[in-house]
Amino acid sequence: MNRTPAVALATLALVASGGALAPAASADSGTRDTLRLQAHLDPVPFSKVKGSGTATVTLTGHRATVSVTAHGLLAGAPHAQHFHIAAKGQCPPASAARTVNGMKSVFTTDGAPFYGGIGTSLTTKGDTSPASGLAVDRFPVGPDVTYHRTITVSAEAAESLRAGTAVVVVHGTDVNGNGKYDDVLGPSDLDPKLPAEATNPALCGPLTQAAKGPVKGGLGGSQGTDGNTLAVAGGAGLLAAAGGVFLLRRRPGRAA
Ligand SMILES: [Cu+2]
Repeated sequence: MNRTPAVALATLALVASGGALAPAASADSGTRDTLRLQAHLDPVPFSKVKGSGTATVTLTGHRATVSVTAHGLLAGAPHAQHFHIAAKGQCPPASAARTVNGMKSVFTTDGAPFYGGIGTSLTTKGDTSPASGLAVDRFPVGPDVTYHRTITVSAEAAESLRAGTAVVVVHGTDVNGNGKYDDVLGPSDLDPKLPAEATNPALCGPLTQAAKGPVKGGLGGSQGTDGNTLAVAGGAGLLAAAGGVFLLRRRPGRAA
């Protein structure tokens, strides 16, 4: 009997679907499988951050349960945190830094060729899109971060997480060690109304696929937060500057 090319192709397809195709070749199963990612967060060069952190992500479809723990950040100050996506999946090296006022520093956009732009804002409540990237009244307050939340990520973010190019970045530095965000590095490259110290990257870690098996804290995700809600002086949604110094106060975060 002669096999027609069509039959041969069908046979090949059957064999392939039962075998070990690369995940990218099967779009549907590739997006429905649960993926577990983890990152170790290290200080960005010249950030003067002494701390470190970890992050875990459990992704099913577009649902992501995210945990971030970190320490050694500026106390009493908000720390924006994001998934940066769709670039090299790397943290910036020292060579990415610029020099401002005689000091080297990696600004957020200096790291973009390595970790990409903001894909997901890891806020404590509400919107998680890139539009909330600087919604600092909805980010954890230092010195420690204990963050746990289940969110829906964009198609672009999910794709980057699966491709291994997503990076967790926690922002907010105090390079002159005076206990507050000030203008020592000039204005932020993200928003000139903010000081660069408030938005420059502090901790960074590429998300890589975790080993198979149970993931601590990865299941049964709730909408929990670190319990901190930051109230910015003046009540504005973003950092309010007064004489170059950020006046931040806490108030109980149980409004709703
Ligand atoms: Cu970021």
